[in-house]
Amino acid sequence: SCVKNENVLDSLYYEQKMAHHNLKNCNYEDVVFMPGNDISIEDVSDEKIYLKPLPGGEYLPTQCSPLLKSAIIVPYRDRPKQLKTFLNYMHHFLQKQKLHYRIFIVDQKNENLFNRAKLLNIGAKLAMKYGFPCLVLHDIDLIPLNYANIYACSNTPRHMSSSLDTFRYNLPYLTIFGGAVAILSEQFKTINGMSNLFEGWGGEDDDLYKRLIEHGLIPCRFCPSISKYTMLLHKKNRKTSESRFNLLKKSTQRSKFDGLNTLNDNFTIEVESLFTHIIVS
Ligand code: NGS
Repeated sequence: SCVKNENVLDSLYYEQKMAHHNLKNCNYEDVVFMPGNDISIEDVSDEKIYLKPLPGGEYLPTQCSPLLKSAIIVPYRDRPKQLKTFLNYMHHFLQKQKLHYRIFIVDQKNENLFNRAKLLNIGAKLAMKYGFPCLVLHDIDLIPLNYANIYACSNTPRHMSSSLDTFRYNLPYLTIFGGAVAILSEQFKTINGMSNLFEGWGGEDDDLYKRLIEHGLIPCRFCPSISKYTMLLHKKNRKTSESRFNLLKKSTQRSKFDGLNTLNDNFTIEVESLFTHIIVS
């Protein structure tokens, strides 16, 4: 189901907290209905046009009291150039949206096959411990191009990156739920997070989709003009997950016993100036 442009604000989950230090609550209408809402990566990627966040890449607007609070969680391994572009761009973008946010980079520092979902579980668990009610699970190579694509949770999980240039702005299949998605922490807990078993490329996002459906959490999308993204290009040296199709056959049987409750998370945290670096060994 898609959320119409005029209902974007209604579909969001606001943490109904009272305003801190006597500020007025932030108004998000001007973000969503801002004329000329499209931006291009060239506009922001080379310059630092954002305010310095708190250590660990956390930011709170100072002019108003934010009602939306999100952890941006990014699975990562060895793409320093993309990391730099992503951070410069996203701090600008998220500050424009007047959010309280923090960026977590979950870095797999071992030679094993890349385990995207497990990294996301580790980041999500920490973000929840830090009190974030909303999780944005985000690939490092995706850049949102419309300010109205609010980086906060809707009442139901949302597939955010549904209009991607490398897919010629079409969905490759209807149930795709990868790239960038937003999900309430409570909902992520309900589904026991993601599977820890998908090693190598592919399938873990389809497994997540199945978990949502199993729990009656029907995902939504904003309309394509809002959900526009560009993908940062890089050489693909994908090692696919050979077991992914077999794992997907048993998604629902597995979900209770494979996820947040079976995560053996061995990591250290380094507080960088623009992000929280979670190093997974
Ligand atoms: C599907 C994968 C998904 C992946 C999607 C898009 O085939 O994990 O392609 O990939 N599912 C399986 O392999 C079972 S993309 O074109 O973005 O690289 O997200």
